[in-house]
Amino acid sequence: MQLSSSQLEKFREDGFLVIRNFLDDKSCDVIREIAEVHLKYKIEPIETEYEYIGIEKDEYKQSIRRLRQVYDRDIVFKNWMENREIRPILKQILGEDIILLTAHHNSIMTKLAKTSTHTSWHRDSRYWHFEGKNLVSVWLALGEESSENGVLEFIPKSHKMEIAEESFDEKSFFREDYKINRDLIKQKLFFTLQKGDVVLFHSELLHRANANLSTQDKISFVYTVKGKSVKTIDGTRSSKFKEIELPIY
Ligand SMILES: O=C(O)CCC(=O)C(=O)O
Repeated sequence: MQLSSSQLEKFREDGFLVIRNFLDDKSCDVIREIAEVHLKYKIEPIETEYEYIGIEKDEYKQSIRRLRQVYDRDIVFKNWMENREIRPILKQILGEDIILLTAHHNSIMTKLAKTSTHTSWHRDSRYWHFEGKNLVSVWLALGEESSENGVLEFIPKSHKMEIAEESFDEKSFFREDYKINRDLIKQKLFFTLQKGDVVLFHSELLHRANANLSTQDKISFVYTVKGKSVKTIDGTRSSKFKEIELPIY
């Protein structure tokens, strides 16, 4: 599968692109069923809401925000991350050979019903260590994702903006108490997703998500690829996990 020139242009302009109905329902259901077992038994490595938000509440200590390191958990997860149909698209977007990362994302990302927290505006690159910015994340919806249950929201074009350091707080979240930031935030876009939809988004793109206020868990899959020319900085967290080249066949 390939992107049309207008889709490619849209990604380059906005820093994200929604591809509808990419993965069939059955494949999504199989991924979700396995994820639900890992969530039910809290199979490590996991990140809880408490670890993310730091608020001492029992419900946050019990609630899983994400299953980490999913590539090595189950062949079904690995197969999605190595899916061959998406590779030509990733190559178009990156403009070079594709390297799959397992250091970042590589997660089943959840917003569990009633016990999740919102995600503040940030760039993923804030805690990554690479020489170069040609990195893109692949988000797969395993069910409906809407504003009510915490769909991703983006500030279009922010991947290309030079943003002053003081616009970010001490945890590198984009401050919402700055007028200049608030003006940018007004431009935010989000799209309701259905099972099987894929969203590609640039590592420099500002994004956030609401808590899940619905009665159903939201479960998604996210992994990240980089262009082959992007160097991982030795001795950092980004260099501690394997990288896998994804050739085009
Ligand atoms: O669902 C969320 O909380 C947002 C996840 C996120 O920001 C990310 O994957 O980079």
